Order: sequence, then structure tokens, then C-alpha cells
Amino acid sequence: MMSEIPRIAVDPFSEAFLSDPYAYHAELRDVGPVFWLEAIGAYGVARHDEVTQVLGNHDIFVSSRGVGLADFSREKPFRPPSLLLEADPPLHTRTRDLMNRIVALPVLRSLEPLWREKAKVLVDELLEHDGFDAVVDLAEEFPMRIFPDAVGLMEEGREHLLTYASIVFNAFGPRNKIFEDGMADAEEATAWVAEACKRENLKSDGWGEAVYQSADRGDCSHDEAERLVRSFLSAGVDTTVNGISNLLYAFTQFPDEWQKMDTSTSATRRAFNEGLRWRSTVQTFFRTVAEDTRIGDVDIKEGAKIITFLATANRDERRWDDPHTFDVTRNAAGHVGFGHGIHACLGQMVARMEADALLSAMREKIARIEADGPAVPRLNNTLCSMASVPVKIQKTGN
Ligand code: OVM
Repeated sequence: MMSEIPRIAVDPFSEAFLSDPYAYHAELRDVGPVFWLEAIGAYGVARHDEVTQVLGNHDIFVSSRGVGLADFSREKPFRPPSLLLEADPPLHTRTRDLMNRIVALPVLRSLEPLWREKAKVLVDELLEHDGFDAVVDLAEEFPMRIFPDAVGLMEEGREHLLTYASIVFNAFGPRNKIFEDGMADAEEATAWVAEACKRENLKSDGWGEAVYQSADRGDCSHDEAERLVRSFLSAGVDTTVNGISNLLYAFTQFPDEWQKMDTSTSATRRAFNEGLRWRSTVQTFFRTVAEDTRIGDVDIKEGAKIITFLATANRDERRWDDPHTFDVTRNAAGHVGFGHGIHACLGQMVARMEADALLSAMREKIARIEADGPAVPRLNNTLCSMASVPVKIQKTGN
């Protein structure tokens, strides 16, 4: 028998929700394994079990019709679709394999000494003060010092990267005021990104040129290469910036955790993973239902949109002990902060290596880190984002 589906009034793209999403999560998890959101006309899943079930079933819950609220089979996409994020197999398999090779472990290992050195330099600069803004001075600064160079981007105009990414992530939601306000600077940033992705504007030793070399070998067309480079620019900066911001925010809320983390890669890696679980940068992604299906005993029709509450699943008490506690000794493996299934974050090893470099450089020199005034959120339709996290520090003797 088909059961009655719970209907809820919560609007996950309202300013109230986005200012404090964690205040609403228990309701989303507890109302049922799958529910209908009146405000957006979509299904939702918010428990770890159902979120991984939906993301794991990419043949039924497809990405090619958009991973935001819009169904690309009925509405014009906000921009030409991503060949990774907004693609299904077999296209996705081909593009993903190609991109996986470009950010493969040996490539990252060769960059690691440079990134660690740059992290140390930044931390030394920060230590000239007793406090700093963990967002502006650190989380935005560090990825911007390494990532555009790794891709081989032109120097001029790199500041557009953060603007562009925040527009892209807003566009997964409805056309609300947050989206419209962000669009104020869209034209310039979008034009810059389009230029930056062209082969002639990429340096010869970066990941961008490597994508074009894959095209030279016949793995994709040159037009596809240009679009794939755009994925690096869309997904590679704001995500790591906010991953680091949210992690530093976590430490301000649980200041005793800092001492429990040492400078080893196993410790920093665990802490970053736990940070992503406790406060997930990408809060939500949608799928579209490609054929009639069921979740539990609820019938779901072809064409429905379904929102997966990743951040909510990462605090599901059905899956985690003491989920609201940030615990750097926890093994947070299995969190869905990087997604789950075939679309799980391509850049996760890049992000982890950035975090390891930064955390280990910080832990070496910083004995304690605490809030130095209220943190300020920055509203985004998809990202859990911070505008400011003021911190004060105590130095180690190192
Ligand atoms: C892309 C893209 C854009 C935004 C996010 C993302 C989290 C990917 O253009 O491929 O993944």
C-alpha cells in the first residue's frame, strides 16, 4: 500500500533557513524518510540512509536534468551545463575519467611541498597579529594563493573567481533575492571566467592545459575541454574557502579540540573530514527522477525534483553518535559532505591536501584558537558560507 507522504512548509531557500539551517534540520529528518516541500514543489530526503540511497542510484535520480531546483528538460539552464556535475553516464564516465587523471595522486604529491611552504608563509604572516579574520585573512587567502596557479590561470582578474562561484552555487536554488543580489556582479565575472578557460590564456604547466592535451589525444573535443576547465573554476575555490572557514568556525565553537589535533597528516585529515561532517560546505543538491520509482513505500513519479539534504544527513542521529559535537578524534568517514556515488567530489583530494597543509602549519605555531567576536554568515542558496570569523590566538613556543 502506498502511504501518505508528509508535507512540510519549511522553505530551505528562505533567508531564515539559510541564516541558520541547523535550526531546521531535526524537523527535516524527523518528519519521515521522504517528504514533500510545499514551498519549492519538490521531494526531500534528509536522513543519511535515504540521502545515500538517492545519490547511489544515479540511473533513476539523474543529474543531467540539473542538480538545482530547475529541471533542464523544461527550463533553460542558467549556463551551459557542466559536463561533470550536470551529466549522466556515459558522458559523465568519459569526462570524469579524464579529469580524474588530471588531479591524480602523483600530480598532487608533486605539488604538496610547494603548498606546505605557502601555508607556512601565510601562517607566519598571520602570526604577526594576535588575531585575524579566519575567513578574509586565511580561508579566502590560502586557496587563492595556490589553486589558480595549479590550474594555470592568467594573473589578471583572479578576484572574479569567488564572485563567479557564489553565483553558480546560488543558481542551484530558486530565483530569490539572494540569487538576484548576487547577480549584480555577474556579467564581468562570467565574462572573465569564459576568457580564463580558453587555451591561449592558460599557462603551459597547469591542470587547464592538461585538459586541452587530453582533447589533443582524442579523449574529448576542444569545446568540451573548455567547458571542463570551467568546472575547475566553478567548483575549486568557493568550496575550499568555505570548507576551511567552516572548519575554523568549528574550532571556535569547540576550542578544546585544537589541542587534540597534532601536526600529523592523519590528525589534520581527520579534523577536516569531521569539519565537513559537522558543518557541510555544500548543504544540498537536487536530482531529477528519470522514471517512476519508490522511496520506502512512497511512490515518486518521473519528472519530480528531489532535494538531498547532505548537511542534515551528516548530523543524523540514526547514523552518528553525538552528531552535533565537533570531535576531531571521530572517524567521520561516510559523511556526505563530498557527496556520494559516481558524482562524489572530484577535487576532494585537492581539498584535503590544502587543508592538511594549512592545518599542520597552523598547529605548529598556534597553541589555542578562540572566537574574537561574533561570526557572520554569508547567505548562499547552496553553500554554508561565512563572511567573517574573527579569531584570537595563543602561539606555541615553536
Ligand atoms: C561544475 C561544478 C560547478 C559547481 C559545483 C560543482 C560541486 C561542479 O561546473 O562542474 O561541484
